Amino acid sequence: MTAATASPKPVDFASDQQIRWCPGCGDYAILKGIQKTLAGLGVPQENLVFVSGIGCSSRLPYYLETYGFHTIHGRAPAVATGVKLGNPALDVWVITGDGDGLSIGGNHLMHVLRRNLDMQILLFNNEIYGLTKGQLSPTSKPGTRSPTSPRGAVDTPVMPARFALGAGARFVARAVDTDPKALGVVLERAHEHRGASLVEIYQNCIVYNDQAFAAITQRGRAADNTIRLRHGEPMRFGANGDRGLVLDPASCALRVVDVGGENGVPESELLVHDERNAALAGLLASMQPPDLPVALGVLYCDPEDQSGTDTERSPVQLAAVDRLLNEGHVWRVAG
Ligand SMILES: Cc1ncc(C[n+]2csc(CCOP(=O)(O)OP(=O)(O)O)c2C)c(N)n1
Ligand code: SF4
Repeated sequence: MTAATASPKPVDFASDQQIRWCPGCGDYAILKGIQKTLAGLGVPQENLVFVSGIGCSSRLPYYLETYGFHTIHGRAPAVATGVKLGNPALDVWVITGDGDGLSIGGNHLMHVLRRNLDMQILLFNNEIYGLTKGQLSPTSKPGTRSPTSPRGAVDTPVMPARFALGAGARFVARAVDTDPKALGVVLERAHEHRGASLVEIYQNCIVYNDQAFAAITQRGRAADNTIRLRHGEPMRFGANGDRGLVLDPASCALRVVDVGGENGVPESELLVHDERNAALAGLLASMQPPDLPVALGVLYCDPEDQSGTDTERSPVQLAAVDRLLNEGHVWRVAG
C-alpha cells in the first residue's frame, strides 16, 4: 500500500482494483461513504484493516487502499477477532451482508457482539443473496419471490438491529445507502465508540431485489416512513415534522401521533430519544411501516460498558501464550 499522506482525501482510500459490482448497486454509495469517513478519521492508513466474509458486499475490502482480508463465508468476525487480539493497535472493521452475517455467520456475529471487541461491523442489508443470484436471505420480507422461494418467502425476517441488541451489542445504528451524509455521521459515531459497533446499512440490490426499501427512500414516502433519531431531542418526523412518537403506557408500545395544530399533541408530550436506554432501543429497532416509521441513526450507545475492549496483553501474558503455543504438541493427562 502507498504511504499515508498528512491530510488524506477520500480518493487516497480508493485502491487500483476494478470494481465488479453491477451498475447502480447501492454498494458504490456505501464504499464512497466509507472512503470519505476514513479520510476524516485521522487513523494512519497502515493501521486500518477491513475484514469481510463472502458476498457482493464482502468484496469491499478490495476497493479500499487499506489492509484487508476477504475471508470465508460468515467467518469475518472470527478472523477480525484474531486480528484485533493479535495487534490491538489496529483499527478493525468488518464488512458483511445479511446472508453472510445472519445465515451462515449468525453464530459468529452474535459472539463478536457479546464479547464487545473494539471494532466496527458494517452489515449491508439488501434482503437477498446478491452474489449467488438472488436467493432469499434471513432478512427477506414475507412474500419475496426468489429462485429459492418461488411462491414467496414465508418465514419471519430477522431484524439485524434487534438481533444485535439481543446479542448484547453496546452500539447499534442504522443508515441507508441513499443518504451518504447520515451514513457518514453514523460511521463516525461507530468508530468513536469503544467496543463492538453494529451498523446496519440498507443497500439496494438493483438486480435481484430492486426497490426493497422504496417505502423509506422514495421521495414523497420517505418522510412519513422514517424517523431520524437525535439523542436528547423529541422524536418528530414527517414532511413538516407534524408527526411524533409517544409511548402507550398500557401496552408499552410506541404509537404515532399528530403534533401541534388543533387536534395534535404538544411537542412536550413526545418521547425524547435517549441512546442509553436499552428498552427504548429495542422498541425503536422493531419499528416498521406502515404503522411506525423506520428508525435511522444511533438507536443505542452504551459507552460505559467497556468489558471486552481491553485487548492489550502484558509482556508476561504474551510470554505465557508464546510458551503454550510453542512448548510442544504432547500433553500427559494425569491419573
Ligand atoms: C460455505 C459457503 N456456502 C455458501 C456459499 C455461497 N454464497 C456465497 S455469497 C452467499 C450469500 C451472500 O449474501 P449476502 O451476505 O447477503 O451478500 P450480498 O451478495 O447480497 O452482498 C452465499 C450463499 C459460499 N461461498 N460458501
Ligand atoms: S447482484 Fe445486487 S448486490 Fe450484487 S453487485 Fe449486483 S446489484 Fe449489487
